[in-house]
Amino acid sequence: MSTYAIGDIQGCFKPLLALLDKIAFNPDQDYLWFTGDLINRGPQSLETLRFIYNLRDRVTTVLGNHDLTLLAVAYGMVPYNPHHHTFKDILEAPDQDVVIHWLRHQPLMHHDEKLGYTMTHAGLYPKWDLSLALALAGEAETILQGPYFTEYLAQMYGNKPTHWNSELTGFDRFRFIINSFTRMRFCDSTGALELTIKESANNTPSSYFPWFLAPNRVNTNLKIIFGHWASLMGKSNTKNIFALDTGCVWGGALTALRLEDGTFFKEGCRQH
Ligand SMILES: [Mn+2]
Repeated sequence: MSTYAIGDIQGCFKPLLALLDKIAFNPDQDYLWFTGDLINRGPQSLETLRFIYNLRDRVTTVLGNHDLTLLAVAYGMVPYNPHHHTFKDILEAPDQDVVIHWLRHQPLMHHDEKLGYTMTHAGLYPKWDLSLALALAGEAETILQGPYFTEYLAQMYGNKPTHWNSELTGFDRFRFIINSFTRMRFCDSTGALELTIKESANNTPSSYFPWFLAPNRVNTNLKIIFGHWASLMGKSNTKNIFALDTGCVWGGALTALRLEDGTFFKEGCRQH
């Protein structure tokens, strides 16, 4: 029995199948974790989402920004934009209700005490420890699964508020939680999220830090798996920080980390 954490697929279904072949994934014995952004930008969003849905008893996935965008479009809160969206196949599928309903009920954060890993799409906000982060993820998940979720999806987009404050309420609180778990890359020493820069960590703009190098980060005790940041090329250069988005959809690779022994596996995506 092995557990593999796999980085952002973004509809690159063939590289996913090739990677599972490479690791000799056995659905009767093994488990798969996914860092989110299962769909969009790549060519086969529907096949990817269906495949993972069908394996759902063996799968743990966390929501990424592209997954949330699919929800916002599917529920009519954001118009479909062919310049940004490549998931029309999902919206036209006869089983779209089933797979989208399932996706909406996936978490923003997963913590496995026994395996000793914590997974989110973008990372863990430097001022949140494990228990606060789990509580805030739970708050946003409850909203996404609750009766007013479409109103919240409509209010999800935006880069403010920049700072966490426990007194935040309503849409601002929801947006900050969503941005931290699904869009964060850089923040400054005061904890302000900077959501517009996509550089690699080596080109960090002055006065900003990759979230995992933020001063006085309170969750350094955790082994954190995340995706989202393809320009890191899988390298955080930081102990216990596992960057698994290796840019499959950009012609890079799809990466798996076997959690039991820390072995990495890669499938090049250019040849598929
Ligand atoms: Mn992402």
